[in-house]
Amino acid sequence: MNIETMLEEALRPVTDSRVKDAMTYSLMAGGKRIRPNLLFEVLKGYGVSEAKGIPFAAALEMIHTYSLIHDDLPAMDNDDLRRGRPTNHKQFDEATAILAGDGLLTEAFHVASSADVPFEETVKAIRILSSMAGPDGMVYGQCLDMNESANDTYEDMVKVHKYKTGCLLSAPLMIGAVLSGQNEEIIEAWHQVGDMLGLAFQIQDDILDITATAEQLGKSNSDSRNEKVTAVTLLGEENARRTMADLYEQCRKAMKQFGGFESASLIEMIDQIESRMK
Ligand code: GRG
Repeated sequence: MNIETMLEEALRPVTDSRVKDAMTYSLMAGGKRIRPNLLFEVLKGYGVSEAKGIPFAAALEMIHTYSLIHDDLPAMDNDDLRRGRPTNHKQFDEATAILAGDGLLTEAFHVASSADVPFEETVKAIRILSSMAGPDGMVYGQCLDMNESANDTYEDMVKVHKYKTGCLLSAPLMIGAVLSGQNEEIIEAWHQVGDMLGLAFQIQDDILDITATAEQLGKSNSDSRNEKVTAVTLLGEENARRTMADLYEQCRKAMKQFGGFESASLIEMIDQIESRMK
C-alpha cells in the first residue's frame, strides 16, 4: 500500500485554502506511518484485503498528525521541529496551526465515514477512532501529561502512556480486527496489545530523547529541555531498556496467540519498530 498516495488522495477533495496548505504541510511531511501500517498488517494477518482499511488508515494518520501539530504549540510543548521541518505554527502561525489540527481531526471522520464497507463495521470502527482519540483516550492522556505534578511515579507514567500513546496504537489493531469480522473479546485483546505496544514505544521514545540528537530524531528533544519525568528518569537508562525489550517481547507473544491470524509480517514490523533510531 502506498501510504503517501493514500494520504494525498484523502486531502484532495478539501477546499483550497491556507488551512488546507497547513494540513497538507504536516500530513505530507513524512513520519513513520506506524498507525496505518499496523492496520494494514492486522488485515493482512487475517487474510483481508488491505484496500478495505484505506479510509480508516488515512483517518488514523490524520488524527495522529493533528495531535502532533497541537502538541507542538506554544501552549503545550512549544517545539520548533517536527518530522525534520519547522513545526506547523512556526511555518504558518499559531491560529492556522490550531485550525490545521481541527481540520485534520474533523476531516478524518469524514474520510472514515466514506468507507465502502458494511455499515455496521464502519460505525464500530468510527466509534473506536473517536473513543481512542478523544477525552477517554489520547486527549485524556495529554491532559494527564500536562498536569506534571501528578506524574511522579512509574504507575503515573504508565497511565499517561496508556492513554496518550497506547490508545492511538490500539485503534489500528482494533479496527483491523473489526474489519476482519472478529468478536468483541478479540477486539478487546487487540486493545490490550496496543496498550503494551504504546508503553514500549513511549519508553523507547524517552530513551531516544536522551541518546539521539534533534537532527537524528527530526523533532526537538523537548523532554530533556523541559526536565520532564520520563521512563529514563524514573527507571534509569539500563532498566528502561530492559523494560522496553520485555514489553516488545510480550507484544510479539500475544500476537502469536490470536486464532486464525498469521502473525509473521506484523511481528516483523514490531522488530523494525524496536530497532528504530527515531
Ligand atoms: C494534543 C490531543 C493532543 C495530543 C497530543 C501525540 C501527542 C498527544 C503528543 C506528542 C508527543 C508524544 C511524545 C506523544 C506520544 C506519542 C508519540 C510517540 C508520538 C510520535 O509518534 P511517531 O514516532 O511520530 O509515530 P511520526 O512523526 O513518525 O509519525
